[in-house]
Amino acid sequence: MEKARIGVTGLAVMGRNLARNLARHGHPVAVHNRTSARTKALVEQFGDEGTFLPADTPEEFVASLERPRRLVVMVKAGAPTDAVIEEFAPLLEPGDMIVDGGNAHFADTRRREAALRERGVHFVGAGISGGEEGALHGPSIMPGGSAESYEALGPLLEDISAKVDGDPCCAHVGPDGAGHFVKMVHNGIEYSDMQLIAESYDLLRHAAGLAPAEIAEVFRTWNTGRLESYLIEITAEVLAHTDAATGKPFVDVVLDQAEQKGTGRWTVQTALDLGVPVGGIAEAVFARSVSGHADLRAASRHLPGPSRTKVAGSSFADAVEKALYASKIVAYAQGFHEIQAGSAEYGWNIDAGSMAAIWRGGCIIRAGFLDRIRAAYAADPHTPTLLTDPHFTEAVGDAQDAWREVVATAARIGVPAPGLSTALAYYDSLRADRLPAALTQGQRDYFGAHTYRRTDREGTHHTLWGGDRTEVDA
Ligand code: NBP
Repeated sequence: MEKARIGVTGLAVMGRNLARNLARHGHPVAVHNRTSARTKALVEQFGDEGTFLPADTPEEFVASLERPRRLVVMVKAGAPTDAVIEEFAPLLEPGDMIVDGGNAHFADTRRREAALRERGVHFVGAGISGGEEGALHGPSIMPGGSAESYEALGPLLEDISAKVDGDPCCAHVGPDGAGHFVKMVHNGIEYSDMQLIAESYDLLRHAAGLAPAEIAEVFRTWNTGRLESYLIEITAEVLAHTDAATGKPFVDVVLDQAEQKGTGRWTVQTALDLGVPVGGIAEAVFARSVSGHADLRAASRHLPGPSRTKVAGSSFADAVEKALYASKIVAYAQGFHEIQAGSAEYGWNIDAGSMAAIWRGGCIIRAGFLDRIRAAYAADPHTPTLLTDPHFTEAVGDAQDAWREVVATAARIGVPAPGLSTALAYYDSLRADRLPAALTQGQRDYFGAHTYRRTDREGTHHTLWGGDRTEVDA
């Protein structure tokens, strides 16, 4: 009986498309789903796309896989993933591999990897980005797990991933939870990117007085330049769309309350634990949160604001482009800082440049811009921040006057721009000779004897604030 090279269990939209992608690439694929109607539907609808080996039971499914077995789990993240692992692990043998392609938290992946390692089974937490279209036509894949498991899985995953200039958008990220960690940060950056675009739209609308269709044209133009990306492209499409029922711009009939599934929040929570400043991502998560507080917003609508004035002049759109580009650099700099901090904390040895390379295609943040990031890490793999890469330093330097003007305009006319503003504040914090953190340290020492270090000599010190204010060594 023909064996399958790989199997997919969990055949909702993602699993089904991933299985089809594998089959279309000539890999015989075993397919299984808790509710077997999905398995049947897949084979009935798409059976002619390749070799599918449908299985009704976990035992049948596992028996149809060649060894070492490669088993991809594409079920709802959380308890369902644990349930599926519990069900399948006893049927596996040492050397077999379970790949979790769902959006798991990296800490869960670490736990699952350690537990399965005890049984000799490789557990690979693989971040997969690109949504259902990506899963079918080529996603960006971020597999973690052991190097040994990547030897057996890598060629298959690279085969079905997106390609940019012939290079697969898939690379081994690092051990245990590294893949899901990088996918999490990818999503955090995606939040930030989307928020910056949304603020740019809002400013073009309310400060420059442009209509959505006109702004769509601005975004189309931007998409031919350095901002070229999937997100800018779809922004133009959404803004150009007219609601069929009302004839109004689509963006004007959509309820302005953004939702989230949690990976942005995880990125910020993890950054807080690691002590990494990711203000751009945090503001993006909070902006969605603010938008969703309908009662709070309704109660606050009468709060006084400035008398709104539009900013005349066609050059404003150019200024917004500069502010957006500079802020985007900051967003990615913050995200990559988090990846490097996570890598150091967990001993993953992640190649940051390679992550930029595999995000160039297949995923939601795909953009020509990522080639620049790859080049920056190629020039200096240990750069503390992308902002000091000569290309980015120059780009932000050139943009900064316009960036400041845009942020000032937003403040002046009362259009919220938390993403653009926090990015600028981060930039100015990094370039400051002295930060007011010195005063913060003084306050902490005053009220809590938390001590401080001095600029002019070693050691830890405390001032006797309640006494004669002499300084003592702590
Ligand atoms: P869903 O996240 O909607 O999950 C549905 C699948 O989980 C079905 O196959 C369902 O089986 C199965 N399942 C559940 Br729910 N509980 C189960 C259990 N206890 N035992 C066995 N199977 C169980 O599917 P999806 O949208 O295709 O996403 C799959 C994964 O990929 C998720 O982790 C998601 O976060 C991730 N992801 C999704 C996207 C996207 O764009 N949708 C993008 C990237 C990653 P049933 O048919 O029997 O109910």
